[in-house]
Amino acid sequence: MTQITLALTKGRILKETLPLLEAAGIVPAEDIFSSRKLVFDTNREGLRLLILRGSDVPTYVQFGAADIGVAGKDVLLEHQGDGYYEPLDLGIASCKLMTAVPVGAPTQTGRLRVATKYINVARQYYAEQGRQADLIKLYGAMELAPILDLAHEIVDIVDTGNTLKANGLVPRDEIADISSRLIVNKAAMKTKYADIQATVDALQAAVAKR
Ligand code: PRT
Ligand code: MG
Repeated sequence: MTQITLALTKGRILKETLPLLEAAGIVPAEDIFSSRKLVFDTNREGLRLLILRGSDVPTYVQFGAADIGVAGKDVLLEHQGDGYYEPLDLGIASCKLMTAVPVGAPTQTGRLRVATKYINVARQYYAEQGRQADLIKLYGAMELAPILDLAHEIVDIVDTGNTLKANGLVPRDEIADISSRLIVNKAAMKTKYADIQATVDALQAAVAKR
């Protein structure tokens, strides 16, 4: 029997992924949230789930340690790996990747300092805009950087805009529309075609029914 490993992104994406999996007939064998395990069997024999940090999901799938993955498009854009297809937009955990600046900030004419955890995305974006930008890598709380003059602006995820507002920032330019995507290892798509395609189809039907 074919073994399929499905890598899930923990956190807010996981909360929205589990109902979709259930609608597709895939249910973890035990409660993920009350366990510290990282690997879970499911009601489907031969199908197991990994619970990973989002930024690790494309890596597991790229190298075939997982056959299928669920990850935010922001993470995929930043990862820039190949070795996987992206057959399905799950339409969950939607938000936008945007630039944001302090309220009433003057237009920065000189060299721009930008704080972000999306260094690759930002490098490409500012290059396309023809803007010189010095990028400063942060791992969280990007909103703090302009307040403390670490950066002129940030590149971050915006949903309601409340977090920006609470920190005296306003969204400026949209870089990308974000939602969570299904990714599939390219080699596994060939060697395990029937099982993987059945899983993709079931999830596609679950997405369409929402
Ligand atoms: O732990 P790690 O550093 O990997 O990430 P995390 O703790 O931010 O993970 P988590 O569970 O928040 O999920 C992150 C993933 O969810 C992202 O990769 C996106 O694909 C997706 N997503 C959807 C979001 C949001 N919406 C979101 N609003 N990720 C983060 N946010 C944060 C944002 O960073 C900002 O701090 O929420 C704040 C903005 O929300 P609003 O509503 O105030 O605008
Ligand atoms: Mg978070």
